[in-house]
Amino acid sequence: MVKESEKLKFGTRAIHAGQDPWKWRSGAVVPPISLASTFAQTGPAELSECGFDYSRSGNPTRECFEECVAAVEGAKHAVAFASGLAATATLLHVLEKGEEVVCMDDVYGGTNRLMNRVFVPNGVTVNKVDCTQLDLLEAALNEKTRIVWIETPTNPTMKCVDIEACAKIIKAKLKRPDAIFVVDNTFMSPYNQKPLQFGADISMHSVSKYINGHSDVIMGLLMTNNDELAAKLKFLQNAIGAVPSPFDCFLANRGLKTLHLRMERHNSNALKVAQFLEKESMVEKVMHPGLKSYPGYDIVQKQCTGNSGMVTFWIKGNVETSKQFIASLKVFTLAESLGGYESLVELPCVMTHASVPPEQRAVLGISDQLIRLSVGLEDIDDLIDDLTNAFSAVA
Ligand code: P1T
Repeated sequence: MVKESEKLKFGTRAIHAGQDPWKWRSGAVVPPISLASTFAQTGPAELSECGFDYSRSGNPTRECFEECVAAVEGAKHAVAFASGLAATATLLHVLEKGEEVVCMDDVYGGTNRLMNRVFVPNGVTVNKVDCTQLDLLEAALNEKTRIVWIETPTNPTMKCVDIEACAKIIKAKLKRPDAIFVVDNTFMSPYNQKPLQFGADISMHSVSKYINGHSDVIMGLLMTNNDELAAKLKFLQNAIGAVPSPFDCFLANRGLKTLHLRMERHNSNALKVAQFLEKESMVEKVMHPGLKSYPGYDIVQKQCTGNSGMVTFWIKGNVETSKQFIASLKVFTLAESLGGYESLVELPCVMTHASVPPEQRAVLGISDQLIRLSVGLEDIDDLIDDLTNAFSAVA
């Protein structure tokens, strides 16, 4: 077992943190999938030294993954859920009557739907704010604000929010100690961005994306350095019960072992794709954190160590142009989701963000021409050729 894991670098943590082969007695270097739903007790309400009683409350394979992923994010605690949205929904259960959420205006369509159509009808107030405008964030905060929720970069328009600047405003204006500043870190992954270092209380992930990285798991995470908040999250994880299966924890733990290698390639492939798109005459605008032209470039230099595999661009033309372009691609697969080894393309207005009301989509620029790419790990020449051929087909 790697002790004092805080001294170790990212790749070593991803491979060794929480992975002590001797904790399984056999010395298995690959953690077993512990499928037992219940654990023998040494006496009534007396747990064995392992401390497990029932798999919703705690499971050895889940604990193994949670320890490892906390170490790579530089967090004290990680709490895993059955999906990214299960993590979000569970966290929103901390809200008490009359409390409010301030939410970044551009977020994943499912997060938007969860807040607007599940929590708002139940009496929660959600204020949508463009947190790239810090004065708007400050003006939106009030004594009822309990949660501030941002994504950076945002899905799908790739707006960049200054985490440290937001944290300072939130701490100064919200005097209540139980206010929670959450950053959905899915698009960057722990390899490229560590929000807790910049003052966030929680770093949230859809593990379904880069952390697992192989498009074969749906899972979510909440990570924090705050012991009291972690205890609350663990209570809610057990009380609400939206936990991931041991098999999914095994797969996510395995995917995590190569996160650092995969992110290097996602970062470099996506930057090359974005630079190619910038020069393409059929492209109106490109948003990617690695481009010098990116509006948040200076913030990225401060808070990120990489640019991610996500690229958003607006094609010249109309919805038919977008559809024809997408249909002409042969290496990029048309599908929702992101962060896997394979390159994906999607049209958010009718896919991932179809549930966002049309007026809100119009304000945010989620138009028929906005195309989102999740640039995978293929050979870059083949990706550029694929895009070149698709532009030729619609020209
Ligand atoms: O799909 P799930 O694991 O429940 O995660 C939800 C989620 C949360 N946050 C962000 C930033 C996300 O992108 C997602 C899921 N997003 C997609 C499926 C998508 O294609 O954008």
